[in-house]
Amino acid sequence: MLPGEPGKMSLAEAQSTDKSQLKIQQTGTHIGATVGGVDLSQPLSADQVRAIDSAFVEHEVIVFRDQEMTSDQFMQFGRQFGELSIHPFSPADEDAPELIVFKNDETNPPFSTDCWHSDETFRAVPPKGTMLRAMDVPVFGGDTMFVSMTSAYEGLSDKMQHLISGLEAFHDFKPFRKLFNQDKKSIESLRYFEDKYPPVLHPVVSEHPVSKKKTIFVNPQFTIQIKDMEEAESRNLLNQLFDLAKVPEYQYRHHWENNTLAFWDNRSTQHYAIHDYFPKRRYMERVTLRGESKPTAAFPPAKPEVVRNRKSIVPDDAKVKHGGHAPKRPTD
Ligand SMILES: O=C(O)CCC(=O)C(=O)O
Ligand SMILES: [Fe+2]
Repeated sequence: MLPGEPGKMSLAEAQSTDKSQLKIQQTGTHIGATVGGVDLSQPLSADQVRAIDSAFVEHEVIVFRDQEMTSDQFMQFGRQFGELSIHPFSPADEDAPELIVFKNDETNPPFSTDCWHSDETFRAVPPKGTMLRAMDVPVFGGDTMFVSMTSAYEGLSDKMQHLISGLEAFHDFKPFRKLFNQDKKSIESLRYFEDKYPPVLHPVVSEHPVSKKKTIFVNPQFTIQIKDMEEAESRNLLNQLFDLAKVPEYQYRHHWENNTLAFWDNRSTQHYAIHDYFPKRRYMERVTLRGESKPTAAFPPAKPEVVRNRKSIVPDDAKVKHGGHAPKRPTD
């Protein structure tokens, strides 16, 4: 029986039967809640897992304070919500590849996370969620910004929602390309990753698998092009959608203290790590929950001719032979 079903259980009754004892306090109008009344270093009851999972979907990022635990306990906590995945590029613990370790200080400036993004959308099935915990953080500086892309979608006019419905966009691991040098071994290694993670198409507006809410699923870190649009049109539209992450009304700014743990829904949010603390020390650990399904399109994909439908006197690219241009290998 579900709360809200007519004539069955009221929400108040459902809450009174909730045995999880969690204290959930919403911290933002559109995104964010703190969760207390639970010790994450210990195995959780089924009620606690359910309550945390539903708070995670509803509030999109949930924060637990004063959670002292070992790295192993952190991974155990994560595994209660799904399978942990291994990041192909991020620094990881030597014995536990699922555990990402960010050790930033004067010898190791932070890399690439000071950009709005959802994690690993270059994968065909991006992660469901991410858990990050503060090990040793500065008193000020090093906050993380989160934004609800569900609210961003809901804030669009009907016309704009209509314009982006049915569009699809390519995502690529582009920020990590700078990790590869120009020597033969690095080029071979880059080829390996290009084969393993070719650009993938995701819907621009996806439907959240649990909440069923529509959410904008493009981000400036990984999204490179809208399918079937001219480069300039795609660039302008993407920039407009990327800018929505900067709207304060849709955001939550998170301040870390040692032993704070944040758990965000990677399907409906973006985040930005503020790189304002260098050369101070900021040590963090992260685990990532493997995605369970490809992002679902909120609208059926539009036909290429519907997206293109150019009015120019020059025939569109699909109908011309490119004036004899053809890709050539540099050695030809
Ligand atoms: O360091 C942070 O605050 C966030 C880093 C990040 O982007 C991530 O862990 O996915
Ligand atoms: Fe991230």
